[in-house]
Amino acid sequence: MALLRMRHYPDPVLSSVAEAVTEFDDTLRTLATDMVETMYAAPGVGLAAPQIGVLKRLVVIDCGGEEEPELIEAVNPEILERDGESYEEEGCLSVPGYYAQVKRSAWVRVRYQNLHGEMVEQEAEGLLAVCFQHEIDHLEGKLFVDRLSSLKKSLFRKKYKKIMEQQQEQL
Ligand code: GNR
Ligand code: NI
Repeated sequence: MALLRMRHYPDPVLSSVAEAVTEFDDTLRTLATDMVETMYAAPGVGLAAPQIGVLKRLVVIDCGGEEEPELIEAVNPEILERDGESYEEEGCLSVPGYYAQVKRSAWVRVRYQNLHGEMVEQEAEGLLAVCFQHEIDHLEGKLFVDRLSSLKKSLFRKKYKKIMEQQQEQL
C-alpha cells in the first residue's frame, strides 16, 4: 500500500478530462487500494484519480464515517438520472482551505463498474449524492469552484492566493 501525492489547484491535471478504464486488472486494483488509503489518511470522504495525477475514470467514496465505513470503488461512473436541488458546503482535497456552498442535485441514480468490471446501479441522496457529483466532476476536469458564480469565483481566487501564501510562510 502507498500514499499518493495530492495535486492542488491550479495543477493542469485537475482541469483535464479522464479516460475510460478498459482493463480490470491488478494494476487497477492496486491503484484503487492506494487511493482508498490516501483518502482515509487525508482524511476525505471521496477521491478521484485525477487528484493524484492519474487521468483514469476511477473514484473512491466513503461517506459512512468512522463508525460504519461504507466504501464505494466506482469505475467509469455516470449519472443516469437526477432530481431536486441541494446547497451543501463543499471542500476539496485539491483546493485546501477553501469551502463554499455549491448547487447540486439532491438525488441521483448512478451507474458504474466495480473493480471486476461488473455493472452496478445505485441511488444516492444527501452527502453521498453530493459526493458522486463532486467526484464525477473531477473526471470531467471540473472542480467545485468552477460551479461558483463569477463573483464568488473571483473572491475565491483572491482568498486562495492568500491561503497559498500563508502555507508558504509555514514551511
Ligand atoms: O473530503 C471531501 N469532503 C467533501 C465535503 C463536501 C462535499 C464534497 C466533498 S469531497 C472531499 C474530498 C475530495 O476532494 N474529493 O474529490
Ligand atoms: Ni474534490
